[in-house]
Amino acid sequence: MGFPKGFLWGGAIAANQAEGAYLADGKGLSCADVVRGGKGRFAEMTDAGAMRKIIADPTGFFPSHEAIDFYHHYKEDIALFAEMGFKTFRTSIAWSRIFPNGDDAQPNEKGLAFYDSLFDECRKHGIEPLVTISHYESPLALTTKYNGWASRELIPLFERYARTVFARYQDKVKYWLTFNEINCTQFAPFLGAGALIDNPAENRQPVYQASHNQLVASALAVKACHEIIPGAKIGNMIAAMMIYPYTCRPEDVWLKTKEERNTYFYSDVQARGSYPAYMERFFERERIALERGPDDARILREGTVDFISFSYYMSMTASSDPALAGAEGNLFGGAKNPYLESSEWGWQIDPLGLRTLLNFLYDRYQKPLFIVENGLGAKDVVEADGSINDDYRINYLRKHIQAMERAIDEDGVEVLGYTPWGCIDLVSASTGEMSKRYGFIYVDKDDEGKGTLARSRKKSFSWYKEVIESNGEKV
Ligand code: BGP
Repeated sequence: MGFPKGFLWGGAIAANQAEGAYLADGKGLSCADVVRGGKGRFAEMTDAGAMRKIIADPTGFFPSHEAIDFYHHYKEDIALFAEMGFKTFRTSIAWSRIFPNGDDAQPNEKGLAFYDSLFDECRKHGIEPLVTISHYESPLALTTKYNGWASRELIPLFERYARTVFARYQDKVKYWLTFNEINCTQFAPFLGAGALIDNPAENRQPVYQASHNQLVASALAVKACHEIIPGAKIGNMIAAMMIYPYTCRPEDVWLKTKEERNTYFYSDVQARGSYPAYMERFFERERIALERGPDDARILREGTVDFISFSYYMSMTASSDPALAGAEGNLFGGAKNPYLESSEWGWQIDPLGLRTLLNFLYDRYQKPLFIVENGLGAKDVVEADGSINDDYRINYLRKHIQAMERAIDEDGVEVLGYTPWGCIDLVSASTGEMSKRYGFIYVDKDDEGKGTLARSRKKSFSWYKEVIESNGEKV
């Protein structure tokens, strides 16, 4: 049986990691525009004191300012996606192109017009846009004025922004996502929520407040989307964690359950419309008194998502033994799994984990799933003849596609589509590097920002084309 007819094969990017043109046509600064490149990037962006200094005096190299200049190359890039046969293309709208300060009286017409052309270009090639409303790029002015999502002031501002884009693109966009990796706000509140919070690991109140505000805003966006665009589908988006207990020691199993809850309470709220009991108890126990509006409970109840979308790169383990070394990971640590290989960046590669995760999520929510990020960040070598033989990437994607097929075919999981991350090389969110490449399309640019920005096809380009052409049969 394999993949269903109409399965949405495609690829994914985000505005701040691809568009560049960071001040073009009236765009305001976004949080991503003040995050520097280089080794210390993640430590710096999660250090509120360091970020306050950079915002006051923005010196250094900021990879988002030019990125891969998708803003001026989108026609050429979308033509290449079409050549691979993409059915869908996931990108985000930069909020600060539409409302440069987040709270402006009027939207910026030039920003709106840019996405009109972008979505028209997709449609011209028969590609269905899948649009994230907020992908790590809230307007910086909202941070300086309100401390970002730590403040409830952002809820109506976001709702207005969401309503503006739904109304404008109602004939062009039928698939929407609210917040990218909404659960990452708890690890990286500036990246995820534009909130500068000192010592967020200890100071949990504002972290959960920012998350609560985003959950309410997400529910309002879902409701608005259904009202404005009948027939549209809108999903949430989480950084999904496949977490194993490191051993069968009951303490490890319990820790796994606790860590899972850190991730899945977000989607529990978004899929079911209220906080799970374990989370309300946690807030009580930790004396976290969320500021909740009188209508919040109703809003959450009325704004449940149509489908669950997620990123999946790797799995993790939970160990109650403090001596076990932490594995490097996508914003998360954890004990190293001895059964798995890792990427050059220490991300543990686990295709079967994807099948297990698809089953876990489908059992938990009984809603359609959408894999909106997956892929291997790796260094590519351009050979003397210009070819790029990225067999390691093909190998990674092939195994994940096979795992996804088994979940669909043998286990009966409903999966709407698959959009591997960084279908064209772009700036890495965690490291700011260009050399951590995910794409089927190579972009000539290095970690210092030098290069011609020329695009070229990697070996994986024709491989993925065949995968799509055969609806996953030739993998
Ligand atoms: C997710 C983000 C993306 C993307 C991806 C890969 O966390 O949603 O924005 O960047 O991970 O991560 P990285 O760029 O750090 O390799």
